[in-house]
Amino acid sequence: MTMNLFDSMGGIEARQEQLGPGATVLHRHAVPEETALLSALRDVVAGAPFRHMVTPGGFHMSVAVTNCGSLGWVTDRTGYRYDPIDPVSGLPWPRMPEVFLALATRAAARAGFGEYVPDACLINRYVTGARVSLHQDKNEQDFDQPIVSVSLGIPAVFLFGGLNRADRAIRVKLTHGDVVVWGGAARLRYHGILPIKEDHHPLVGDHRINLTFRKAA
Ligand code: MD3
Ligand code: FE
Repeated sequence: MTMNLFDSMGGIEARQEQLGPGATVLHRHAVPEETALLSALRDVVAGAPFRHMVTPGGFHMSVAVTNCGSLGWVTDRTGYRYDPIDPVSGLPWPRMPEVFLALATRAAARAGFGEYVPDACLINRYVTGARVSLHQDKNEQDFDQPIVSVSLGIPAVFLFGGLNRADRAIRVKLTHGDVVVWGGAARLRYHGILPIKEDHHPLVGDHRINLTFRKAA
């Protein structure tokens, strides 16, 4: 079911679409905050630069990542986990900017998840060719808490699979400003990102940035 709303303030079309049970796309929902989000992102990255982490299998991720909030998602040869300390700086991750938190909480509420207070924001940066293979997000304590994702910059094709890796995946284009709330029955579905096609975004440049908000602890 697709519903068309109209934001009377900005005159921005904000279409809300259900990808399946528990998965709600708020198309272009983050556009009004784009400059505030990108400015806050610059501050986060000044304290915790993007880096290519190593997977437990010994491969460098094609996506560069950083975090903000009281916990950050990290991977190294020993495995995946949430850690309050940035292993590069030895310091706590930068605080979650208020504009990040407000957007995540508002989006979750629109999708039916009230009082959402994420403690972690994993930030992914994609260049041309970068991809994320099918995986589940299950390093968080409470799967009743949704994940909220915010896409910025050049577009991506998102793969939305099922509860088993072999289940057929649908392809969904995610573009600048799209916010998706993944909760309930969608929370443990396999998902990934196809290799990013070369493109340019006037504000973000030749990258795709994805903010993924989690309640990890
Ligand atoms: C569906 N990131 O960071 S965001 C990740 O665009 C990740 O950078 C992708 O997958 C990206 O783990 C996809 C969308 C997303 C995030 C978490 C999910 C979709 C999800 C958890 C469950 C189901
Ligand atoms: Fe994921």
